[in-house]
Amino acid sequence: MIRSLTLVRLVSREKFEQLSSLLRALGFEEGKGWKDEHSRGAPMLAPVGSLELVEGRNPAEPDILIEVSDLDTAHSIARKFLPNATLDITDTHWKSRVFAVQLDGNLRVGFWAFNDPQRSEPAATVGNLSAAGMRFGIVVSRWNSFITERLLQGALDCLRRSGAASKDIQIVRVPGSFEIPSAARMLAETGNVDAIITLGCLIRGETTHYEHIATEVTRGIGQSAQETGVPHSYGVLTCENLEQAIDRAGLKSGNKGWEAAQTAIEMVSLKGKLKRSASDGG
Ligand code: RBF
Repeated sequence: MIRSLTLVRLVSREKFEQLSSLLRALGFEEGKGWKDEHSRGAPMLAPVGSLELVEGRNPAEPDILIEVSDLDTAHSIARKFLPNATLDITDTHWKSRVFAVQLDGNLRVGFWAFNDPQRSEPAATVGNLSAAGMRFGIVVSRWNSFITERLLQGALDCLRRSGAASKDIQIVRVPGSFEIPSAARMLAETGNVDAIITLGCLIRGETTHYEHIATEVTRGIGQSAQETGVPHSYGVLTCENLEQAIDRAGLKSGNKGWEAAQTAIEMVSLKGKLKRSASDGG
C-alpha cells in the first residue's frame, strides 16, 4: 500500500536554488519538480528512505538524517556551498560520524556514515575482465550477415584484447537467429567451452512474427544458460530498422558483439570466484 515517504520543508526563495544545487552535488537525484503562481517544489530523491521509530536514546539531534558513502567528501562539498556554517563532525554512539547543518530556518539535516564502510555496503563479488585461459564459443547467425559479421568482429576483438587465445575460441555459424538457442545448447553440452556468446540480428521491418521469433530466441538462450550452467551472453540485436542495427554494430564504438564478449568474460570469472568461495566455505 505504501508508495513513498515525503518530508516537506519550506525554505526561503533566496536559498531555494543554492540548496537544490547543494543537494544535487551531494548525490540526490532531482525528481519531477512543480511550479504554480504561489510556490514551487523540487523533490530530491534518495535511493532508500525510511521512517524510523526509536525508543530510549535519540540517535542524533537533526530529525532528517542523510546517510552518505563518504562523509569527508560530503563535508567538503557542504563547506564549499556554506562557507560560514558550523559543520563539526562528531562521533555518534552507534559507530558512525555525523555533521549537522542548518540549511535554512526550517531545515536542519545530519549527514552521517558508518565508520566501517562494510557496514553500509557489503563487499560484492564481481568478475574481472581478463580472458586469459578461458575457452569461448561464439554462435553467430548468417541472416543479416552484413550486421552479424560486424558483431562477430567486435566480439573477437574484445576476446583477443582481453587475453583469450585464438585456439580457445570456437565459432559456430547457424542460418538464422531462431537456430541460435539450439546450437548454443549443443555447444554448451560438449563441455569444451566456459561461456557462449550469441550473436544475431532481427529487424522488425523485414521479419514477420518478429516478436514471436525474438521472444523465442531470448527465452531459448536463457534456458540453455540456466539448464547447462554455462554462462551465455546475449548479443542478438532486435531492431526496428537497418539503421538502428548499423548503430549497434559499430566498427569502432557501440558494438553489441564487443559488449556481449565482455559480459561472457565477466561471467566466467564470476563463476570461478563463486565456485572458489563455495569450496573455501564462503
Ligand atoms: N533470422 C534472423 O536472424 N533475423 C531476421 O530478421 C529474420 N527474419 C526472418 C523472416 C522470415 C519471414 C523468416 C521465415 C525467417 C527469418 N529469419 C530471420 C530466419 C529464422 O531465424 C530462421 O533461421 C528460419 O526461419 C529457419 O528456421
